[in-house]
Amino acid sequence: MASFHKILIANRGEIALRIQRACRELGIPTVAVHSTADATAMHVRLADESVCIGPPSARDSYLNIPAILSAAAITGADAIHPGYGFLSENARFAEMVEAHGLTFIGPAPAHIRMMGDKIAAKTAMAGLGVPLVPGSDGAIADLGEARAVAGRIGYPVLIKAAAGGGGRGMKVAASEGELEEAWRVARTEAASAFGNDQVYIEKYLDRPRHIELQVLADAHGNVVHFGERDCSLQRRHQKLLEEAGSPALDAAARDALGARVTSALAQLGYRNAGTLEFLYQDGQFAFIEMNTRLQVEHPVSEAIAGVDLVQEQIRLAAGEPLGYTQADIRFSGHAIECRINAEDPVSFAPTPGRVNVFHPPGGPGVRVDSALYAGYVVPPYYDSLVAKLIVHAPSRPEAIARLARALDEFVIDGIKTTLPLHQRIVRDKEFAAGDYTIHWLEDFVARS
Ligand code: MV4
Repeated sequence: MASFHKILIANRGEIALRIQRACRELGIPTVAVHSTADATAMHVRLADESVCIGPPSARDSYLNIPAILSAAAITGADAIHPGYGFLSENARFAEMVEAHGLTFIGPAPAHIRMMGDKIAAKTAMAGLGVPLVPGSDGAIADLGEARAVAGRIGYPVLIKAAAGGGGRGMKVAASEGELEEAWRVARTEAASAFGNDQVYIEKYLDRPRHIELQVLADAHGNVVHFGERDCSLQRRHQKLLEEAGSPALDAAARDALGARVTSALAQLGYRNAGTLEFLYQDGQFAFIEMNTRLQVEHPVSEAIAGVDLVQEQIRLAAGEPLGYTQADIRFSGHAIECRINAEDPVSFAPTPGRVNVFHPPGGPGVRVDSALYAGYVVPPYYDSLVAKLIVHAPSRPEAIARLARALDEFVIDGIKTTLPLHQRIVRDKEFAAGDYTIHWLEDFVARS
């Protein structure tokens, strides 16, 4: 069977550990890379080999392509896993990895590039039968066209940057009187933030859920999905809690969406892991973006489908066929993930510093993905995610009870974290009812 001799993991923190674990179970040695600020980090301590690639600033280390390629060359790695964030959706990086004779564990550079352009992504998906939000057919050329499109689909509308995504570069216009200002601001911000002033228009949905579908594709035309994740509980575009499946969907809705999406990706010739993001409102799905990487919240899909998505990514990148079909994938129970951030639970200001006590929960159906240890100093330079608590149980009520129990066991002492906020969410009646939209968490935080 085709496989790799050594994999370089171009990331840090919990996701670097997650990938190391997958590699170890596959019998593949790993190379860790790290900044000078991460010399004592867990992903370095547990790696087979490690290479320092630069100073603390991510720009000079985890985003430093020549340093990472050099680390791969001197250690003899034959593949690179980018994790999430950093270089994971950089098409140029994927191309350079391949140009150096290494395998990028992810999709083809052309597909990364296509999905990075939100207009190209929507155009491709629409042509393959995936439903979209009503909106402009591609980029808007001028204010006159913006007026015409908005008039046709009706206000309120949302102006989005083609190079945006994840909530960056969006402007709402509630009425025609607000359109000109929104148009100018959106274009100017897009040009300065992304170096691309292309924008498009969508009907603004006022109370959607954010539901995404996890897929895997091999290099032989086979595509399967691992069900949906409901990621509606977010604040300022930072997800805080994710569930699989969505409390809003039944098996028939999941199967119907999955069938459309897998057929579209097969026609596209997509490879490796991907996630399609949808807004879901009034029983309708509308595709908005596709992420061409492993996502933070992948463990909830692993739990309900009984799969190791990272091992699958590695196998698929080595050219192996999936080896199973959609009918072989069975969903069992319900899973919930809480993102534990080194942040003040009220102000959400980052709280780097020394962790004195780290006592993760255990017991049935509990998984903790974290690179923390007692005595570790959380550096101020990177993302504030320090642990993910994932629970799995036969039903959603049982998963919530398990989550409440596990959160009560969890001790992180020395730094403030979002644990207290999660403890309040899991005891909330509205959360228990599962009847929430993307606005629910901001309201909850404001009233609690
Ligand atoms: C929208 C929307 C309402 N209507 N598009 C924000 C992140 C980016 N991925 C897309 N986003 C949105 N697009 C239309 N036509 C509302 C959001 C949105 C959102 C989406 C998903 C999760 C959280 C969100 C928070 C605010 C706004």
